[in-house]
Amino acid sequence: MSAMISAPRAVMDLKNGALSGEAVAKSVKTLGELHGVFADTEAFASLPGETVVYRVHMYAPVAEQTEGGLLFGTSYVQPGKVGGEYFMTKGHFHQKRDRGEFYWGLEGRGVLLMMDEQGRCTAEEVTPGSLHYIPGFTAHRLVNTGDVTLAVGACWPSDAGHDYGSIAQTGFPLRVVERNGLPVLTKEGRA
Ligand code: M6P
Ligand code: ZN
Repeated sequence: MSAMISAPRAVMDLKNGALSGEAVAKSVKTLGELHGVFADTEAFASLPGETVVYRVHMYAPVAEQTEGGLLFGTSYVQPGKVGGEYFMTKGHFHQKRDRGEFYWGLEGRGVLLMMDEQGRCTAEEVTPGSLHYIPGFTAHRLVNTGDVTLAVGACWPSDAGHDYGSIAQTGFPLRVVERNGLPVLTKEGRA
């Protein structure tokens, strides 16, 4: 018997990065799960905890922690603000600090904040087609500065892992806030 051509194990919508397939998991992050992330605690408290801030599609062809594999995902950050600060992801270092990652813009407009272990922070503009190499030892967070959903693709080593603890303690030194209708970087309200 000759070999068979099989259907792909996962499918991606080329426009918005939506993933489907058996090994695809979908998750939601609400405001209520983002305590301590935004600077304006009063504005944070006034918003409903069930407000969706971002969703993630993740295709895991191998289990997390597997050495030598890759994981693939799409993040969807909703438009919105807490006080003047735009909705964003929690952000993380990789547990295995030397692991890097690629992000690429699919839809909407935003900013990728990156921070090294010394707390030095850089910001890159994210637009459809923008490609972002996140080196090892670098925390990363996505901010939606537009008024539609920001969709961003990601690919990272399956043994990278997520370390949210260090971010929870020190935060990022830069925040992205709206001033006169435009996104600007600020050091104010540092956690
Ligand atoms: C991307 C990848 C994932 C990450 C997700 C959400 O899809 O980097 O590893 O989990 O964004 O970001 P965070 O984990 O910071 O909430
Ligand atoms: Zn990562």
